[in-house]
Amino acid sequence: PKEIFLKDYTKPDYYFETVDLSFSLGEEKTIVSSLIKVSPRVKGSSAPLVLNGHDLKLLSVKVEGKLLKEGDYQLDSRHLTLPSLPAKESFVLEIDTEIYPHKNTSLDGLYKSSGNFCTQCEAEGFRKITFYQDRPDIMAKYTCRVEADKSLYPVLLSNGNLISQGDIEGGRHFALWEDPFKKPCYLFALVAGQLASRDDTFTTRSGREVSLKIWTPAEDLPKTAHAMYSLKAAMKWDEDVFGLEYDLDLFNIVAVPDFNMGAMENKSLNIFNSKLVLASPETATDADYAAILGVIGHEYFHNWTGNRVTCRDWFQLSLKEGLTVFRDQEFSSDMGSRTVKRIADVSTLRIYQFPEDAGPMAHPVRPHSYIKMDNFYTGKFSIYLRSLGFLLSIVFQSNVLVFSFMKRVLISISKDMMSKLVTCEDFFAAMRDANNADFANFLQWYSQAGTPVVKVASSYNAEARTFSLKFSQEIPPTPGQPTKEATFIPVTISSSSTILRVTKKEEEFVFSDIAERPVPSLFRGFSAPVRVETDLSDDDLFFLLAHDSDEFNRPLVLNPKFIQGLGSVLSDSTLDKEFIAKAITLPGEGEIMDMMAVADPDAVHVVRKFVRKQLASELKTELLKIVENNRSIEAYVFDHPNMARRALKNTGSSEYKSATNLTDQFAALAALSQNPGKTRDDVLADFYNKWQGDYLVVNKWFLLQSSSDIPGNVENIHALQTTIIQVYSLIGGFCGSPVNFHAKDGSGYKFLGDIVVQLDKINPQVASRMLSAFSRWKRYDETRQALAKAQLEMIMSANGLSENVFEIASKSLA
Ligand code: BAL
Ligand code: ZN
Repeated sequence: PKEIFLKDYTKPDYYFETVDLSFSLGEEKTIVSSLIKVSPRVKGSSAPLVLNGHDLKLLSVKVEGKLLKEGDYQLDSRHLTLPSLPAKESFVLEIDTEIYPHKNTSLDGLYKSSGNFCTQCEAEGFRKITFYQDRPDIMAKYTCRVEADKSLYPVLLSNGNLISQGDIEGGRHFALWEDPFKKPCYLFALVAGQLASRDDTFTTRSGREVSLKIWTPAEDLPKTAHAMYSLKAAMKWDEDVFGLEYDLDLFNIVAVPDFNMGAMENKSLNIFNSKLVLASPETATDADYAAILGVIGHEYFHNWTGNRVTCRDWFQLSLKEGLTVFRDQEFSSDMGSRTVKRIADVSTLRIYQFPEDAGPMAHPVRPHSYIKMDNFYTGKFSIYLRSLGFLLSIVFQSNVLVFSFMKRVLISISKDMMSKLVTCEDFFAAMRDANNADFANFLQWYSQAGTPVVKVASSYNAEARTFSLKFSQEIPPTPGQPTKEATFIPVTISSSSTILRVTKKEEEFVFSDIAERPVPSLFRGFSAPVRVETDLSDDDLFFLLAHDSDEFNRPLVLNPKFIQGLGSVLSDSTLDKEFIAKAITLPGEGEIMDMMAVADPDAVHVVRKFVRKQLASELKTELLKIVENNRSIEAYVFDHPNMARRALKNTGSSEYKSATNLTDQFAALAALSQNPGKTRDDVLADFYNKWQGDYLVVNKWFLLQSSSDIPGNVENIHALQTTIIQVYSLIGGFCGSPVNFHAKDGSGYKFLGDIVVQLDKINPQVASRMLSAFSRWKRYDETRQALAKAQLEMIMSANGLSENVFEIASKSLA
């Protein structure tokens, strides 16, 4: 497999101006014809044109209408190379290929899901559709003609506007679509199938009436109301907050059961994993409703940040993803609780990002190289962007101003750079110039991997009435980067609204005229993505738990006073109920293990269980009261007060039978599924019997069981193995439950090793994502290390390994 380096980036030798695609969809094969207007970057260029192509059967190539013979081009398993081309300002290239979507289980390119055709082209799936320069800096205007059997595929969709449609002979029909905006091929989409739509409209603030359609199988339409609500809310929010309006007359969302990612932002034709579209009170939890809101928003927001303003190359991925995640986090915060959203986002960072940063796949926000881009989809950049917001508040001394300022800058970036190819430097230059800000060494975050460890020592001098904070920062070595430079870390503190700019390896800040020793609340709101080690005592921390006005910074420590403190948090009616629920929920085992020098899954499991039990018994009276006061009485409503009430009630309840919505019922089921015995077996069977016809609910049922801590769970999982759709729930859930995955007999590791090898033959992207559970094997004790290493070696020795799995396995072993 070939490694691709950022330093090797060169502009393409040829640009594509227009691309006219034609698909003749069939059961056995699909014919794809493309007609491309090509222009050399340099006039009279004699450079060869190298096209990417994977799993394609080439039927014909024509240049300026002339059929090329074998020998006029070179073809290998990944490329079609045209060595001699007309020395003209532009010429026409026509290519016909044959592909087999029904056999495409990689869900990358054109494939079939539940009988319907659909596409996924990011990052490099378009090369599985036709020969093309499959890279983001090839921006072209597309038309797409789709032709298929009319009774099997009554709905034919692609990007942009519908230009014409009609019947053709043999019971077939066609639709011709035209996208007026230039786009890279990763945003191309096509859908054909038996689908019905929920229709609505949105009028933009400048008066454009946009037709909105959410497509699913007809029987699922009632479950799309929340998705439509989310879409309209996102469209309104982007206008109100960022001043960005939708730029076409039609916006389509299609929900499909088989999808590698959560969703995809194809221009005007977003394709979603059904679980992020379909919801009803009986079949989806509050967490599902919230995820749908956030992801519908995310994909919609990409229309500007990603689609109109496009990354130059895949190394700049964090630019479009980070900016868009930042925007969806802001959207969800505005729609719900800002603090709770922030705690949840940081928790995600700690669970996924910090471990990745400390493992073999550690990479800076902008990676230096990749083998398969699919392995680099992480949400890292948004957190850095937020730190930048904190930095900007140096100028403005107020977060509110900062966010409104950032919005203004982002609007100007969107307008200035629209339909342009952008790098991270362009983005920072725009932010800096608009702001006159000094970002000092902030860009180190973009080139250095690893999570900085910041140590803080405080001292108070009563005589001099001074208080000092000494910071030291250390970024651990990561693969290929043994030593690191200091980076720019904004530190928010309580004693004043100041933000300290820590830019050196060691730095001291002295505050004068301080009457008594303060207890500083540092990194309020998580102002930088770092690990913090302070010299605060337990008493100091307890003081903060009780008094810190920054809810984010109220820490969890086990201390006799802690139970008492939580008791008062539980009964504090002035606090947001969702925040209380978060505050009394212990961090997950993975998050705790990440803080240990040698991760010990058994110890973490035992201690966490003990603390939970102790809290439950000591706080029984308060918890029972909470359950009584927060029961669901009225019909399910998804809004913040109701969601917060349910979240709080479910921290203390286990009422499976009386539940009137899935949020309550699932919370009870989750608790029951941790206790082996007849009650567990009965409720699981009851739940399955009721929902066996709904694969999304059945998925949850799988997840509950696969993530259960019950002893020897690997045996149960073996018995449960089913279809590819359930793989995420089944394997992902199992590997996310440390006590069984890391079982000391190696049974969990063997299970994953075997499944990765099998899965890689079917779907490399999913296989490599599952394999990532092994990537931190060096964090465990020697016995576990040896067992995990043996599995990684077994995987490396498998025949026909995909590039996706090769990259993760080989880097893990290095
Ligand atoms: N671009 C891939 C899916 C997403 O992040 O929106
Ligand atoms: Zn995205």
